Amino acid sequence: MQSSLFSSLAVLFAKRTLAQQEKYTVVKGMPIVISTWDAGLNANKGAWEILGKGGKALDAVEAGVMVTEAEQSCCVGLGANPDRDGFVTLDACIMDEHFNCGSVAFLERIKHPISVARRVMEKTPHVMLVGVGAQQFAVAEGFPLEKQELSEGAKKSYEQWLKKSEYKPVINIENAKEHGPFAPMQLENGEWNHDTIGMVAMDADGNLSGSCTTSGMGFKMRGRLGDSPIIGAGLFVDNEVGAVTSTGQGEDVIRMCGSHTVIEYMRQGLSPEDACKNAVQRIIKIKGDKAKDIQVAFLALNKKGETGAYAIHKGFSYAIKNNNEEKMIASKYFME
Ligand code: SD4
Repeated sequence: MQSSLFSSLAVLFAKRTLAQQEKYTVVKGMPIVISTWDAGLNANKGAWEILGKGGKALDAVEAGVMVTEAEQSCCVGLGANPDRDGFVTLDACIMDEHFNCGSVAFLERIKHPISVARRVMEKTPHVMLVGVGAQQFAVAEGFPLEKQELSEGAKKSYEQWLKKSEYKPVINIENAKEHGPFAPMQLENGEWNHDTIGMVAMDADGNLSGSCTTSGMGFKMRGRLGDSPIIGAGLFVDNEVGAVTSTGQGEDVIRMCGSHTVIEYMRQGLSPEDACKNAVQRIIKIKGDKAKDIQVAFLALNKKGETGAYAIHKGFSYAIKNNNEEKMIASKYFME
């Protein structure tokens, strides 16, 4: 009885695998990487060091966003904007082609949260570590504990912010030259203009992986997490279908499982752009009038190597790199 059950299951799986192979063509030898905002251009170069040599997508998406984590920016890494109590807290996650995933959140004083997330994935039985525990794990793994201090740029913007202490996220702050009265100004050396970064890639073997790393919303409440470290919200990879990441107001991505939702639309046959558009429309339906005050954007790559994005507001852009091109693409959007 039991053995006949097992053999029927085996037949079922064999049929399913065949059907999947037909549906999801594996594209080999055409590596591609895409990532959010202007900082994606540099990050993609980091990823390409690996992808261009036939390396794995997982290694590429880690190396790629490490470039951004090491740069001075408003929104990624230890130089970024603090929370409202004046501390920089970092969120990151990573996912590979086998549904392996790792995440850290509310992590302080560690320069490369994405690499800690990868260690969580590879060396622990867990998916997510937060706060002091995540930091403890990072230190035990040999990551240096950096000084608890704000970068010059973040110090200035925090002092400016304290004058009014209003939590008022600025739409498209990631690419803005001027960040408005409640948000940081660009650094004098011009290196301010970077962003929260989500990256998804396909390697020469046709396998997908993704990464996402951020300091989250500037001047957020202490302990606040956004979508970026949450698998299924800020990032999701299904190697049969595609890889998706998101940026913008994390709370509104979390409440509709954003990146996972985009994957499911692609599974139903939608193009990456249409899948992102459907997910954005769902947020707009949920938020109603309030959608005009928030920015959310999704960025997707499917198993054929096709890419697409969609945002609530104008102003989101993404960087692409493959064998033929390296450029920024302006995302389609719902409203000006
Ligand atoms: C968050 N989604 O913490 C992040 C912020 C972001 O570009 O993506 N900014 O909610």
